[in-house]
Amino acid sequence: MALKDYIRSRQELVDSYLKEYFSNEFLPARLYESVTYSLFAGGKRIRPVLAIASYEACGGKAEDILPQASAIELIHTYSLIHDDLPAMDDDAMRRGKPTNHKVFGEAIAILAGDALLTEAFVMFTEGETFPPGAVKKAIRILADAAGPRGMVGGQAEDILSERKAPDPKTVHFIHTHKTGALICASVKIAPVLAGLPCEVVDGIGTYGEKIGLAFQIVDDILDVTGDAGALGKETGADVEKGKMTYPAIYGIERSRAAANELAKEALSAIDFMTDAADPLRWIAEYLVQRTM
Ligand code: GRG
Repeated sequence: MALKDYIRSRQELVDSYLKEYFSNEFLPARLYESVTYSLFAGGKRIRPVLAIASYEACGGKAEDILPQASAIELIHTYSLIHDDLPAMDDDAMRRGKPTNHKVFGEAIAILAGDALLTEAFVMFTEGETFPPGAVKKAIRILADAAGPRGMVGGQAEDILSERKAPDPKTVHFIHTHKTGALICASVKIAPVLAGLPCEVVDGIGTYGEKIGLAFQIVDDILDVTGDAGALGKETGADVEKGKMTYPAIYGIERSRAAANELAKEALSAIDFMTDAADPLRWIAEYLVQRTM
């Protein structure tokens, strides 16, 4: 199956699962509108698709990991809603639409993010096909990646580093924590839930670290060279906000070379896996070539 068909079919599985899960309003109406506004705003579903691809590479069935994969999209969506708030990046557009707080106000946007983050862990416990203890281990991986040891820590450093002189160590920390950690967790939970040995978890974990960093480097590059229409948000925001980015330190060409090299390293890390890991291989290449 070609990459596009693979991604589309897995995105559809995630969308159906999320639509069904949110089909009854189990939260106050305005909060429900705010949560579903962002959750169904047209995100690429990269993280859940990665979790599914990783689980399939480990011999599992896509349907069995849908709650856990979709839970990661809830965490990702929360992070974008909070990131767009005036107190953080103060963005007006996301995925080609007004940001959550522009439509629902700051209080509801904050609560929508809180609701998505906490509900993610409720969703994560759905399903019953995993070996004993596997869900607990996977939750720990996900919570580490989303919390202060991962994305929250990276976001704090990102904000605290605005308008400071760019330095390679800090930008590496920001990128691996703010963006890389959740992407890495998306693939790493799969071998854990499949009950596979540490060597497989480590190999897939290394793949995840490499593509997670590459993803953010490409995001930095697109903020300079990308098309605002295709991206669904303004470009040039990083320079305007004095963000610490790869292009700010290394320039566009060296940043592109770094992303390509990381994709190669990601592929080597899963060399030992069979053809069932081909979608992971295609996605690594797609992530560095993407234009949106
Ligand atoms: C608020 C704790 C907290 C963290 C926010 C993710 C994040 C941390 C900030 C977002 C800033 C940003 C735009 C980072 C670039 C990488 C990134 C996460 C891009 C958006 O992810 P995509 O491209 O988005 O997967 P879609 O819209 O497709 O879901």
